[in-house]
Amino acid sequence: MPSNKEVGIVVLLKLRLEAQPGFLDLDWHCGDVHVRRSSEDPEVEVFPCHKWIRTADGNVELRNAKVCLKKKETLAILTNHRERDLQQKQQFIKWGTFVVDGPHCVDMSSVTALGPNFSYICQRPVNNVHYIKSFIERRTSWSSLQELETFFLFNGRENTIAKYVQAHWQEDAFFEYQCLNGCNPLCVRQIRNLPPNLSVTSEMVRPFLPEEMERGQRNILDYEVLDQLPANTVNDKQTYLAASLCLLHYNRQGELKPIAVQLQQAPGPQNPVLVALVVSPSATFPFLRTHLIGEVCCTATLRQLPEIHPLHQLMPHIRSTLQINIQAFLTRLVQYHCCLLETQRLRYSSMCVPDDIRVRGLDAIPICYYAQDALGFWDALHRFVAGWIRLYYCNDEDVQHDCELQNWIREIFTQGFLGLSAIGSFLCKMHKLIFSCSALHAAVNFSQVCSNSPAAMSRPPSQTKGSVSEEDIFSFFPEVNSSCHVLSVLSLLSQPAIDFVPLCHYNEWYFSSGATIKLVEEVRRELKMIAKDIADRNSQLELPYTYLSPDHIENSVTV
Ligand SMILES: *[C@@H]1O[C@H](CO)[C@@H](O)[C@H](O)[C@H]1NC(C)=O
Ligand SMILES: *[C@@H]1O[C@H](CO)[C@@H](O)[C@H](O)[C@H]1NC(C)=O
Ligand SMILES: *[C@@H]1O[C@H](CO)[C@@H](O)[C@H](O)[C@H]1NC(C)=O
Ligand SMILES: CC(=O)N[C@H]1CO[C@H](CO)[C@@H](O)[C@@H]1O
Repeated sequence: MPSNKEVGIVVLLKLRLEAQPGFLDLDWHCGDVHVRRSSEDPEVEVFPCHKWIRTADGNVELRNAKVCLKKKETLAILTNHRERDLQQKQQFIKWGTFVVDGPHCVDMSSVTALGPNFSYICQRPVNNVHYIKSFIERRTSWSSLQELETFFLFNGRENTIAKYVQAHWQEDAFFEYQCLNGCNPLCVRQIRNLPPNLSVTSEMVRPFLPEEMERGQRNILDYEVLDQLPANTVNDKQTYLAASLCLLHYNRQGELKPIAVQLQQAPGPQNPVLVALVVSPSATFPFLRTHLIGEVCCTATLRQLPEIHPLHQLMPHIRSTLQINIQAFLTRLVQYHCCLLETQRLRYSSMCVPDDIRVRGLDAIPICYYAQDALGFWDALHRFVAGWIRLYYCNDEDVQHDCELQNWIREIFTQGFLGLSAIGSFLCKMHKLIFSCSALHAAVNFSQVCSNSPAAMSRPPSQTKGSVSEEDIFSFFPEVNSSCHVLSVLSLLSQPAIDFVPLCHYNEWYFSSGATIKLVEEVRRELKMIAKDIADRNSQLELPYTYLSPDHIENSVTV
């Protein structure tokens, strides 16, 4: 839109959508606004927007893309704009409580409430809709394995991992793979002694594990987090969870073998131990503490860091996290009750991926690809985040005096960790800031992984040992339409990032200074190398482990 008047320096720009007679009053999506001194001038000044604008909004003010801390603002009107940006967001995005004493979550009951500015469109291959429709409307149990297989033919056949699971789910080796690399790599840890509440004695397991038992590494898969949880009702029926314990042995052949399974935590006659069996899929729970911390971090960021703040720009994908969490919550995949127990155990340090992996002894297990890949990924991200922070903060004083940052951290600790960790010590030091940001960044980042087991059972776990028929097994499964429902949500959660098209997608204009570009290029190079190493390793594997490979995620990681 050419103008003949000299406009001087442009710092804020007002946009207005006006309804015109004869035209529909539609909302418009505005990307970036480019301003040039003259049509010949190659220099553009960019005013990012990436929002939906309505006629009812009146003037919408946009500022330039110069990322900076509040105290570095040179003009009062920009400081002012910054404050108004936050006030608006704080009115819209509020903290809510789902469970007394649990970490707080965003107070939003539906994805529609998020509105178009905070939603993204997910483009994904559509499954065979007509075929699935007949299943979605069915409210009975699955009648046979064959039926499940037919369903799968129409629903998962392009997915190589799903195909592999279908062929191998009954094998010990696959169970082992899933414990270490599946949806819930956070539940396995190394142990020295047999846990007191698992009624297994060395005598019981000796026939299956000759003298080796004493030497090899023992691990436990512990779903204590599910114990005493009120399970949901689905289709008006109560569902059940099994807080099982599984003893695993890491033998000299480098295999992690299940030795004994106890379906509930408290030992007793009604809680038999199944020894050296072929384990069928347990009712695992796709709970990830990263989802919750991701949401806390995301909500705090939207409320306390204006878009122009360097740390907001470090986590631009934060908006899709919110949407994913609300969706997951609505479908009750993420049971917020879990947070109760988890927060009690959630230590700030356990968010540090390398420490967590070492404490649980996973780094010593070569087939734990989750551990290998997460460590590599963490290192690269940590260096990137550290470099990023050093660009904007020179010393501890800068950290202490950034009130936006202080409010942000305070909110994360009071709302997320419920003040369990001492806040004071996190607020003042640069290296602590780098650590916090790396951890939160990784938490947001690792928050999208998926599961292939039922989310809950439709009968209480068995209290006796004995043979089970196929029909018995199906009576534990969710009904046909709830399975389909869960499947569709899981497929949404596990979409590769490439399939997200965040409407307000991260904008390279914010990253246009020389130093930031250099950092971004550096971490990209590093991630590319990691991806190559992972690809080389995967080419040797029967079931490639790709979840944490950076080339799967490149598009949406900040880089
Ligand atoms: C989207 O953001 C713009 C700019 O802040 C605002 O004017 C508009 O009202 C928002 N749209 C909705 C639907 O909230
Ligand atoms: C059972 O033992 C495991 C392993 O020691 C422990 O983590 C878990 O908290 C125990 N569960 C209960 C209910 O005591
Ligand atoms: C399953 O179908 C029944 C009846 O058609 C419906 O009431 C219920 O909400 C459905 N459940 C899910 C999870 O879609
Ligand atoms: C949002 C974000 O979290 N970025 C990526 C980080 O890694 C995950 C998991 O592997 C990707 O799926 C994310 O898109």
